[in-house]
Amino acid sequence: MAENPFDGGSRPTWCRGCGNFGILNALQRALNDAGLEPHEVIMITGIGQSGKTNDYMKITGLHGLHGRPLPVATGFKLANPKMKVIVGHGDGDGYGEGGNHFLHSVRRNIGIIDMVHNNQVYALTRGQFSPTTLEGVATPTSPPPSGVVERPLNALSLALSQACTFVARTATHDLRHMQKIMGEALKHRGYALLEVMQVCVTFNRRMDFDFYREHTYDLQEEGHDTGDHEAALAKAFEYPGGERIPIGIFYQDESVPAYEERVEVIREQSLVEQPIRARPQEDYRQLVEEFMV
Ligand SMILES: Cc1ncc(C[n+]2csc(CCOP(=O)(O)OP(=O)(O)O)c2C)c(N)n1
Ligand code: SF4
Repeated sequence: MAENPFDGGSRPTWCRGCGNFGILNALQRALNDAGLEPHEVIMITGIGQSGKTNDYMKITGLHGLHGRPLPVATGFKLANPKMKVIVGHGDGDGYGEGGNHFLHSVRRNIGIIDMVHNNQVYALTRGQFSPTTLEGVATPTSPPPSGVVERPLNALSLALSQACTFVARTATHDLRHMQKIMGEALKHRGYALLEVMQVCVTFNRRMDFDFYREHTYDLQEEGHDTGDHEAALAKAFEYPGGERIPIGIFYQDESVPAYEERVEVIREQSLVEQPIRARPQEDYRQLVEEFMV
């Protein structure tokens, strides 16, 4: 098989059996399928096990601070809308620390693919409970007998309630499904929320590959209408809460322009294409005098 142009060639340091291997593989395949070249893609990651993904790829990559890859990615997209901008981060980074940025990215419909590796724990820092850990689960920060006493966040329904234009979920037990859904997200016009249910063999052993094989079902195989917002919300409310986990595209609307399409100065000429206009030295002198004296 021909080498994938997005393969960075280095060996990941994840635990053997970690779901992140599949995510990395599927993403490289989806980017290649989309006909993209490495110089056209930038991946901004958060801090965490998931945040290492761009280190293993041949693309432009950058780590934001924990919880902050979305604002960094927003800046990149506005500077150069021609780039394919992907965010990769964990559920802790994306829904916890960066929850505020998540809401505003949805609202803006900025053209970013937001991939949340949802392993339901803060893995890099050794398994503390995160906003998606289920009630009752014991972790180092939610000891038995009560375990987690908070309700888990339903990020997909939250995004849908704010008119998110692309909401999807996939899972690491199914490489082909991940590749397919990532490919659809890459084609989306605005902000795409792609939640990936990710196996963590070290800190969330109960939810292993067999668990996902048994509990997931494919929305597209069941004939779900991706243009039906109410049906999408009903599907999103099935998990967390129920025993069955829907995967696939919940909702998609390509009629809404992305944020960067609506800002006139960028639409006409992106910031990286605009000439750098140096101001005369005198302007700076006046500013210094005004503010510093
Ligand atoms: C501001 C800040 N708070 C906390 C940390 C410590 N920290 C680094 S990674 C991490 C957990 C990451 O968990 P998650 O985002 O779910 O990603 P995962 O490791 O599970 O992929 C934490 C709490 C940090 N680096 N910066
Ligand atoms: S701790 Fe979990 S998320 Fe981190 S590398 Fe190991 S299996 Fe993967």
